[in-house]
Amino acid sequence: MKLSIIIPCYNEEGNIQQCLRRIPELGIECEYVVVDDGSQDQTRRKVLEAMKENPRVRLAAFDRNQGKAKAVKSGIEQARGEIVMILDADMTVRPEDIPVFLDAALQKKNALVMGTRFVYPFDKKAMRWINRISNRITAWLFSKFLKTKITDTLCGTKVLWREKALQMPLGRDRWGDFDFLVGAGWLGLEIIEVPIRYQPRLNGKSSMKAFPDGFVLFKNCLRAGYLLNHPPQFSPSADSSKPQEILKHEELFEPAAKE
Ligand SMILES: Nc1nc2c(ncn2[C@@H]2O[C@H](COP(=O)(O)OP(=O)(O)OP(=O)(O)O)[C@@H](O)[C@H]2O)c(=O)[nH]1
Ligand SMILES: [Mg+2]
Repeated sequence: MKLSIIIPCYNEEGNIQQCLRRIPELGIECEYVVVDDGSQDQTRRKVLEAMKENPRVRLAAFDRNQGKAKAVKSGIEQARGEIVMILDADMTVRPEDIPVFLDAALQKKNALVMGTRFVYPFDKKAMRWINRISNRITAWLFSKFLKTKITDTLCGTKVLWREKALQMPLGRDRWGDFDFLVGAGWLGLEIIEVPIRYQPRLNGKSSMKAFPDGFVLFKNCLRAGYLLNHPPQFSPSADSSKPQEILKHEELFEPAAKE
């Protein structure tokens, strides 16, 4: 059994190395697939440095920004584990909390395991008030759409079996969180929420702006409700966008001697 931890990154030079270092030993084979999405800072160099230290780290790199959902999709395609986890690089969900998510996914193959930030109290600095309100509204709407109570729709941390993840209709929405919920609804996956203690971002800034992203999110939320009520004849998305390179530790630093 192997776990692939997919870490989408956009301008995370101040976070990515610490994030990778903080992932605990999980007692199963593990790889970390970082998807750098045309970052304009030193993210890619930081990942290449991390690869020298840790052979578990792999890098998929887009030269031009594709959006988080497409980055996650390509990470899932590149993953070699039976179970995949999406982890934000900003450590707002602590990498130390990964084992709880993994345990839940190991017990149920037919489930989407998601973090929820709204069970435990958290530092007000961790989330703007406008985001708190919109998170409450989208959670309420999705609970209606899915006919099951969920308390959070936008927590980045998710775990599921790769065979299910490959069927998620990722890329309709820039961020992908709603796409996972639509896919879970279509596939009849149980949604298991894991309460986490949400942390303020350590370095860098969120790529999400209250305006106009809030409006786009709201529109996407309503579209997700429509899609959940109108499931297609299901077939995995045929989008063929692929990262331009995926570099393995061995290829970069221990090239095979050629005659
Ligand atoms: N690959 C890729 N990753 C992205 C992109 N936008 C954001 N991310 C990553 O997705 C994770 C979450 O992004 P944030 O910018 O923190 O946004 P958020 O967590 O949705 O919103 P906040 O609640 O405001 O933090 C981080 O690891 C980002 O680096 C993107 O366009 N491409
Ligand atoms: Mg964040």
